[in-house]
Amino acid sequence: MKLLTSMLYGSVAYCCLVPAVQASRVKVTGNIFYTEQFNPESGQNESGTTFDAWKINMLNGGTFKVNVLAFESTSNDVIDAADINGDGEFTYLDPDTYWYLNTGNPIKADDMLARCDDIGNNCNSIDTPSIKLDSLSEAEGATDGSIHFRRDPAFEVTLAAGEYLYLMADYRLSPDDAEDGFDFGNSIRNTEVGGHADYQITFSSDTLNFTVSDKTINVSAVPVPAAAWLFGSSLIGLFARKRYASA
Ligand SMILES: [Ca+2]
Ligand SMILES: [Ca+2]
Ligand SMILES: [Ca+2]
Repeated sequence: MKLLTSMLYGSVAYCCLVPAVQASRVKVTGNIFYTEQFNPESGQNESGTTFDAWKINMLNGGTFKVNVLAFESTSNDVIDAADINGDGEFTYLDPDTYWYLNTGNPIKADDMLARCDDIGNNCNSIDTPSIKLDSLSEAEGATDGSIHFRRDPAFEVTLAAGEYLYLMADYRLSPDDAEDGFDFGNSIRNTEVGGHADYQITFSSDTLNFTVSDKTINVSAVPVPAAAWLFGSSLIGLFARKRYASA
C-alpha cells in the first residue's frame, strides 16, 4: 500500500507538476539570387540581389530560437570553402536578417522591429512589448552545421501574438532596400555558380509548434496532451478517495 501511494505520488508529480514538454523544430531552405530588376527611381534595369520575406504568424505569443546556416566557408577565401548542404556547389551567402511587423501592405521602414546580421554582431539585444531578441553564442549557432564563427545569425526571440515578417537577405539590406523589395546595387560572392546562394533556417522551441506552408509559418502554443491531464486528474481523484476512506 505504501508502495502504491508513493507510486501515485510519483506519477502525479511527474505528470502534473512537470507538464509534458513537446519540443518542436522545423527547417526551411531558400535561395537568394543575383539578378536585375527595374528601378523606378532611375527608370532602368539595375543589378542587385533578391531577399525573402517569411511570414511568421504568431497565433500565440512565445519564445523560440532561430538558427541560420548559409556561409559555406570559414573565411572570405575560397580556399576555406566547404559544400555544407551537399548540393555540389559552394555559395557564400552572408545572411542579413530582419524582423518586421506584417501589416499586409508593402514593407515600410517604420515597421522594422529588429536586425540580426551575425552572431553577436549587428544583432543588438532588444526588449520591447512586441519583441525581445538576444544573439545566441557561437557554439549554439554552430549546432546546425555553421562553420564560420559569426556570419550566420542565431538568436532567441520572443514575440507577442500577431503577424510578422522575417527577412532573409545578403549583407547588407538597408530599410530603404527592404521598401524597394530588391537590394539594388548589392552583389553576392561567387556568382559563378549561377548567380544564387543557398540558406537554411531552423526554428525551434520547447513551447511552440511550427507549421510551414510555402513561405508562411504558423506558430502556436504546444497544447499539453489531453491524455496527460486526464491521467493526472484521475490519479488525483483516486488518491483523494483513498485519503478520505482512511480518515
Ligand atoms: Ca553548397
Ligand atoms: Ca547556424
Ligand atoms: Ca551575416
